[in-house]
Amino acid sequence: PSEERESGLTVQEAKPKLRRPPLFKVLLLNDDYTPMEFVVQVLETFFAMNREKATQIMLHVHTRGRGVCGVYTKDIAETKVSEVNDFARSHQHPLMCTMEEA
Ligand code: NFA
Repeated sequence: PSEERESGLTVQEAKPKLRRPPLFKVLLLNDDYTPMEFVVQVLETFFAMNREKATQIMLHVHTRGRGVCGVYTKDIAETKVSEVNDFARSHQHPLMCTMEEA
């Protein structure tokens, strides 16, 4: 922008170019084996949803095949995907979490 000086002259300063980072959707995929209650627990634990919202998203994934859990910058999305997949595997469930650019 510009700054008005005492001299009456205006100094033109560089306008900072602010660029929004690319965003990524984190998705859950349906499968035939992961218990519904486990999926609700995942959505509450890793995506800070209340039980009502978590149940709504779980049922969407169950009926539509996939669903968005949240939208994040790349690093945060990658961390969510790893945490959810590690958690599911540690409980021997096949639940799959993936990401794609929003
Ligand atoms: N389809 C799973 C079942 O019937 C539940 C589920 C929902 C799994 C959402 C994965 C994602 N037990």
